Amino acid sequence: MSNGDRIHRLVGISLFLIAAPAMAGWEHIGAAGETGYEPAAAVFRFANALVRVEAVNEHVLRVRMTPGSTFGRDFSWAVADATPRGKLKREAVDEGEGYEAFSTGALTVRVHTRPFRMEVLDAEGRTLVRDEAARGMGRRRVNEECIAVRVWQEMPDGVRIYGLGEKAGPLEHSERAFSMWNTDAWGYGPTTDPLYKSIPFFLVEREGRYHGIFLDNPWRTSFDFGKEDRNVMSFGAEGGELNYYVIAGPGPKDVLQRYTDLTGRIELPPKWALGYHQCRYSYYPEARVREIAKTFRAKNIPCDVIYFDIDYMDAYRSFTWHPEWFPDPKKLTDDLKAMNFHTVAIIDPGIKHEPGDAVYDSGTKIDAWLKRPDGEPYVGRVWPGDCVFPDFTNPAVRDWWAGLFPPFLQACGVDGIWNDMNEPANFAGPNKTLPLDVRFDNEGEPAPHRACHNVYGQQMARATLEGIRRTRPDRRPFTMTRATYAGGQRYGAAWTGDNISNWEHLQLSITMTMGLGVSGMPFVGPDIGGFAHGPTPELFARWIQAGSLLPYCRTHTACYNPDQEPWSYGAEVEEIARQSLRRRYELMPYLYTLFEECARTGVPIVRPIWMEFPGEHPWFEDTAFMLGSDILVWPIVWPDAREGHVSLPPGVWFDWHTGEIHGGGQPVLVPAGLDHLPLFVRAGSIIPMQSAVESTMETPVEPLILDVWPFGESKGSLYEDDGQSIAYRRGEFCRSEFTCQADEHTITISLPACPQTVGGTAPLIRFRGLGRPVASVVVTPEGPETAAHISEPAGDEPLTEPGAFRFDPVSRAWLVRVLPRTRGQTVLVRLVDGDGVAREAVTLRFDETEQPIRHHRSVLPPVYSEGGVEVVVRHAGNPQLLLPRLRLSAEALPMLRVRLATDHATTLGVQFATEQEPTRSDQPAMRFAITADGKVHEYFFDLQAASEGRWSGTVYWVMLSFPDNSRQGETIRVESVAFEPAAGM
Ligand code: MIG
Repeated sequence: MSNGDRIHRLVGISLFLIAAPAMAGWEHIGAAGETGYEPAAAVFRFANALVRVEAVNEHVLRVRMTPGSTFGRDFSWAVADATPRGKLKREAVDEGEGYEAFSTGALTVRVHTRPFRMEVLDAEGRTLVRDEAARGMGRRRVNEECIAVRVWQEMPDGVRIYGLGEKAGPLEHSERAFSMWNTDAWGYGPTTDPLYKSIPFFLVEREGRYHGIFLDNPWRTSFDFGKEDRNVMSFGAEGGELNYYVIAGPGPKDVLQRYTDLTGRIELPPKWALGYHQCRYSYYPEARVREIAKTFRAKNIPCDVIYFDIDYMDAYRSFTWHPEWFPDPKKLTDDLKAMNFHTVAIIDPGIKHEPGDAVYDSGTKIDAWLKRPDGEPYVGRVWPGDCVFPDFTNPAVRDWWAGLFPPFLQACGVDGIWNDMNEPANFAGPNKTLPLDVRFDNEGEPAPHRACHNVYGQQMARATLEGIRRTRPDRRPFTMTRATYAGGQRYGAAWTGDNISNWEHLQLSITMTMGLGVSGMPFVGPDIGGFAHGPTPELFARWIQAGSLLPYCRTHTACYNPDQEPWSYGAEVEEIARQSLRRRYELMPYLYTLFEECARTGVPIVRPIWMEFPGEHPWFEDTAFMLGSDILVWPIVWPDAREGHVSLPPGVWFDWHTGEIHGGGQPVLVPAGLDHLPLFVRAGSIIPMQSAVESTMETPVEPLILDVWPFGESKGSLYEDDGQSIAYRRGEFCRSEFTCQADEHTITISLPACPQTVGGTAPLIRFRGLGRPVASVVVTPEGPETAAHISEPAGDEPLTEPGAFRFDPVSRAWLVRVLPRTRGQTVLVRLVDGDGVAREAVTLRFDETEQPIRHHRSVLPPVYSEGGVEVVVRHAGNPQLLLPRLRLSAEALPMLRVRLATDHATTLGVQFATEQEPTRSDQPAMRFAITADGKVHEYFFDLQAASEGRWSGTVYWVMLSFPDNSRQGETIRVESVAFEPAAGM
């Protein structure tokens, strides 16, 4: 549509609008007067409102609408610096039509001023946001104190919405409505809303492209994504400004980076916080804490952190210890430290209303408490009884609160703090919180509770964090919170509150972790096993399997429940928990690298599949996730599973457990017995790992194992530092990129040096999913004068010398010891293939056992020859053969000829991926001619006919599968696979 057309359409719409029925209580902002332009902003004046559109930068646009004649203070709890640094370029003005257009560079704004309607388009001219013709922006008087503000926008069919932080129910939000009002939501369910946190940021996906909208308003906000009216979305607040940002994509990661540029990112946590956390309400007295710690070590179950819930306190008073149950907390935490445990203690904001209580007295001295309208402290009721509440929106109060921590933490030796009940929760108040007329300082501009409620938890976490920092300025702090607001990621981790021990909550816990992650709050996780009630052994096993790969990994349960430790459910579940947690610790280098990436870019650690494969809906799943960009986790979240279908995203994937390779875009049936967590790894990735430890404080026997899943060009990266101090901010860290090239005969991996941090250790490389045998290994430091270590396979002895290697049947991997990375040189490892099998006749061997070997073997890159392309398979393996890395024209070569040498004809299946359907494979009906010449059977597929015309464009890969009716123990030789022109051409 041309601009002119669009103007006419808008005009048409506006005529219609005048006749539209009035909205319930809503007043339209109407027609704008003259537009004022500033270098980075356009200002529109209305009879009863004011709108500013600002270029925060090239990719971020800010829209402010105040229902008055001047803007209030420009202040945000989420955005550190909203100074518009972009430039608005005016593109078109038609004063007669009341039409203007301007651009930030990446975003173009078209405004129809009479009445006011905005449209935001991306650089390619696609509409991201368009105000709905009938309503646009509006205001509505709520009471004397506040005027609600709202905008209605078009929501075309097929638009998908994600985010809004902590929301239960499906990850995708269209056709639903939500609100933000931090709530103590004990035992919530999939339809409970709001919950504990307010993150009014969401991602919008339109045709595989994403943009973000962030409504930066801490009042009660609400969102309707086509629930009231399928093609309209709207959002607004019950007070304050309509203050929202439009954040350009097009990828979801682009949006997250830009959103976190505005609102901040997690700080790199201490490594111990990435370990396993064991909690309950509550472990006491101290003998019980010691018993728990000892049991972990005795049973060799990894664990880094033990928690003190409220019963550690003296009569539930924050900053105290129960004198009998914990007579000497420092001795206890020291002893735990000697066993490589860190500790976290809970803190509640409700302070006992009692002169003589040290915290009450010192807070009263600085006038720290939230006030009633008459100026007296508001007294509510929480665990200690009658309580007053610190006003964390007052900087002086935050400073006082932070100052309570150094003496407390130094005396007790606790490492981290868990901020609870900070919605704020109140047993005495209406709706479990404080009355709405309570007054807050609001950073020097006093305001009612309504305006500050949603930031209370965030500001408490901020003050607590500051307190821990002051205590140990050189160590990385750890805090955790239940309630928060957008930007709260800067102040630490969070958990998803009081969930329930049932299967639905296991599912929700994964979905909610992802939802928070795509909302900029990535260091999160659930109470594993559930808080309310107790899980069955099976449920606990499944929960710890899944939870062990979530960013924040803690088991927790309520006071009236049975024991909920990894060993509480019998030997089988204990072993499952042990193995799950060991895997987490083995993956620690990968996980830590992801945390560092997240701290730097805002891209979450745990990601919905669509974040890695934008716009891919067939693989959309609420409980499967990507751990980083290379590991696909498919937790089993339902009872009695024995096997399950995994829908692989596009690309090529290895089964983590078996090394079996699969073409993506197809469902794969995997075993899913209780001890099995389906895991897949992207072919072509290098995963940094280590040998298992029981605590991150322990030095692993193998500090660096590189798991290489070779496939063409493979890549991986690793971030290392001391794991606990802030020296990394001064550059004391090391980031390595690994690459590996697999070709016909060799696999070459290069390891850059990392002198700063990994003193002297020689990494172990594990080549996994490799079909071919390895005859020799060459390990050489880069550079002319260094000697190569050339070796032959070792026996069972430990691999100590550079170049020593052998096949490990357990991991089904070739293990290679390389040179230490401290020599300042890149190390090259070359695996040389010793397979003497003739090129043309390569053997596929089926096992003698009941199950055919499921490994699939790699193949040579296609060899071009006259009349077609031949793919020659060289290796023994299994009933599936992937022919990857093809780049051939389907139109020119639509016929596939496979020659097999067997003593009987077998069936053969074909799947393939083409340009037309790059992410999906097809299973054509088998139409082939078989010619048998002695023992050679020839299979002939007309793929074009079989695929009903979808076989066109470039072909990426083809997979041959030999169904189970092939005879056990039989040898099938694939003599050749050739692509040929159509018959008769
Ligand atoms: O009113 O501290 O969500 O994790 O164990 C309950 C006791 C107070 C609520 C938290 C929960 C914690 C519990 N707390």
